[in-house]
Amino acid sequence: MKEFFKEIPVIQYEGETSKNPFAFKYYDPEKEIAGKTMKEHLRFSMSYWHTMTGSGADPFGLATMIRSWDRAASPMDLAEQRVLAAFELMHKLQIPYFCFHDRDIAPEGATLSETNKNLDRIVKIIKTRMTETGIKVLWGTANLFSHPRYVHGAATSCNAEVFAYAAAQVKKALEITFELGGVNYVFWGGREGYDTLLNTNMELELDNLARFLSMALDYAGEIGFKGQYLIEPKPREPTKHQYDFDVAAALGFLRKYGLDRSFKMNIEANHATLAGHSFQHELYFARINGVLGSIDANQGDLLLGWDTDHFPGDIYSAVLALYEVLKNGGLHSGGLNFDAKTRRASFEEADLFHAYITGMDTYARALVIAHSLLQSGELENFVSTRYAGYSEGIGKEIVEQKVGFKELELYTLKHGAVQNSSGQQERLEGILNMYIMAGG
Ligand code: XUL
Ligand code: CO
Repeated sequence: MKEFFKEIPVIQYEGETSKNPFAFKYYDPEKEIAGKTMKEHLRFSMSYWHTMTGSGADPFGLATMIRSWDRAASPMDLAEQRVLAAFELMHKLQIPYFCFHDRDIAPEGATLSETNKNLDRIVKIIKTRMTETGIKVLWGTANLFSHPRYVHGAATSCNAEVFAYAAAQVKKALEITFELGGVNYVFWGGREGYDTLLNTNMELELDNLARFLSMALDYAGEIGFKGQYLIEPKPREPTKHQYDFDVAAALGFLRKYGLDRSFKMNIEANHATLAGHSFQHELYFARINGVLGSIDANQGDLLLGWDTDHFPGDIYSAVLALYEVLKNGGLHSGGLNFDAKTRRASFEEADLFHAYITGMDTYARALVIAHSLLQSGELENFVSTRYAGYSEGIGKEIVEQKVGFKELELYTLKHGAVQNSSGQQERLEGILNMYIMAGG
């Protein structure tokens, strides 16, 4: 079989003293932490779009990433070469899962049935490589945003024909995700939002989005898909306002239409920061609402206002993210999908390896640190002491709903002035730093 990354070996764990750029310093897949291996905790996944189809093109310049597999003779030949390159890359990086959009793996044809035939041909090849390598699908999804037909959105388009086309496309994407044994299916909003309210019937668009999701659940149920459905919130880009703005907005939407029990969230770090939240905030809010499903692990540049999809190297943010994941009892069927791309100037194929190694090492180290921090109970104990007033006396009566405003007025009249204690933010930041600097 053709080898695409000839110069690059299978990346092995060599420990933190290694200076080998093609080795893991912290990701030791079989190392046990809290009864599970690193591999089981982290469930790393390759994003097919950024890694296999990303070109480095931006609004100011052409593609910089000319890959060895780009020399293919036709779009279908290219799709086949990409599959081979993808599995070689995942094998060499010891990545156990991948995520894909329908249009990442096979090109659109002239008609829907031609497109679906293209998909069937490539899915067959993917399936063979999956069996040979043991690599699995974390999630599949449909690209309902690139083609010009989706100019006004898909499920929220003003054009019912577009709604129908999108439904047909998701039907097929569900079928192939099911066929490939995908353990989740993602709905990211794409162009489901608006650029101006002057031309928008928001009520109809939101009702239609709910109708679309219900139809998807019905059909997936019919074909026997048992995976987890995930909504991926994002506040803006490509539209000015995306309906799934953040976890809270997406959850409010699902609850209105009685869909909240069927979905969890796929939380992306850069989407959280675009929404004005920290990554930890989104994960925490999802966790306490029982909807922390999966993670798109990347990071933004806080000086830029768009979705830059950097590979995650920020240990601080990764530790706090995994702290939430550990408190969630793990990611369950979810995983850590690197929805991340190398910078336009990092155009060599070796850069893909450097990027994944950095991302995987960051999360591996973060796992050890987050586990130690949680085990120590230092933050947990502080927080429970801080709220201890709700476990006894008047606080307990508030929690147990035994008192109302009249009783609380009487209590206050009797007890007079209140006494507060410090929140000790700086001390706690110091504790967090201590764990990060000690490496766990
Ligand atoms: C876009 C984004 C998507 C989803 C899948 O910002 O994150 O790639 O992850 O459609
Ligand atoms: Co994403």
